[in-house]
Amino acid sequence: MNLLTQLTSVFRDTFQADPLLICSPGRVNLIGEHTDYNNGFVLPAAIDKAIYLAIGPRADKKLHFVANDLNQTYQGVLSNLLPTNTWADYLLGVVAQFKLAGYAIGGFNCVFGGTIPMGSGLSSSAALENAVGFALNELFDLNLDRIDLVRLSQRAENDFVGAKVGIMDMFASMMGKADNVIKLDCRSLDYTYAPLRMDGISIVLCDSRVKHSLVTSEYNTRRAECESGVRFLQTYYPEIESLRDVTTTMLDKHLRDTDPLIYRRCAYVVQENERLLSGVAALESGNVAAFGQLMYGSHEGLSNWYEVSCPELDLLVEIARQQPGVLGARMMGGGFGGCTINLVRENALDTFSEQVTKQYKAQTGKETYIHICKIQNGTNLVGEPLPIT
Ligand code: GAF
Repeated sequence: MNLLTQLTSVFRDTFQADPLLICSPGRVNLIGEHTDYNNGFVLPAAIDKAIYLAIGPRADKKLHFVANDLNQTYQGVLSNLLPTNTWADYLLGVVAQFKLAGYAIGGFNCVFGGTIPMGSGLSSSAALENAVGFALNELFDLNLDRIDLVRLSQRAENDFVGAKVGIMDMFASMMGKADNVIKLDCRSLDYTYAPLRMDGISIVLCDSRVKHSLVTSEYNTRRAECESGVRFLQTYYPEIESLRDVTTTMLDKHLRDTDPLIYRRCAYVVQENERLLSGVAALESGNVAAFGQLMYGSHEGLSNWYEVSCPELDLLVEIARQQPGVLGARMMGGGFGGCTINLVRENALDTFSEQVTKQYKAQTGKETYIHICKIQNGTNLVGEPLPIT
């Protein structure tokens, strides 16, 4: 039984009604890491790994959720939304934000599951938040636009779940367009779609299958380090608001010798923004090889200057770099585990998979999981519920 059919069937059996079905994808980011919360640019896209949600309204004010993959349930009421420190917070957080914003919503039932491997850094939480927001908008005829929904998802994650993430993940999942990357200005939220012109080249993810416990605390520390760099520089340049407004010259003049650690963090972000802009130009002119070199530069900065990589991710990039037909590779997302993103020539894919799998296992004892990505549309309704087979 395929996943949608299964979710529909669980929904019908549990709630004796037909659900609305939502598909909400995970994301990749080609370049521009840890730039979103510094008001910089990112270059993400929605992928063919998604959260699927079957949902329907209730006549009362109750909430009944089923996490199908985990075989767990949550039951509560709209009037009492408190964090549970479980998966339910991704749904409750969105509900809480809708209520806080004054949108009239009632109780609802939902069943969800997905194909995004958990802890792989492909944004399953943003995908789930978007799925819930999208569904509430439909169920209760709220007429919100997609950007409103993106902001509600981010606030759910920041204020209810307690992760101070930027806007990239929910934006990519909600706004994705098949075969296009999104060039997003995280300050203004201006965005453009750029068709992926990479004939004969695939986007390949290699999952390290590790998630180090540092991930949330170090993420918040990096944010704080960037903010402290900005505060220091504001004493010289009162007009700057974020690292987006800072140049390498400004950093070298005032920060390099004053605080070398903060300098390294800020320099990485400033350079990553520049890499992104050069990368967009390279892709526009069809120079994928130049883009690939920028990806290696991004990884080096993330590993040595921003210090958010880990031995497993460094190893995956190193192995990839030695394979024929690989144009670029780097760690992706917040870091400390999850996936690397690689650009690999189609005629080299088999050797790439074989070698990465073999060498990673030999050096770490761990299995990697390799996925060749397709770039898909963002969060949306899935046609009619499928017949139960
Ligand atoms: C995580 C966060 F959720 C994003 O907002 C972004 O900061 C990313 O790490 C790093 O680029 O995915």
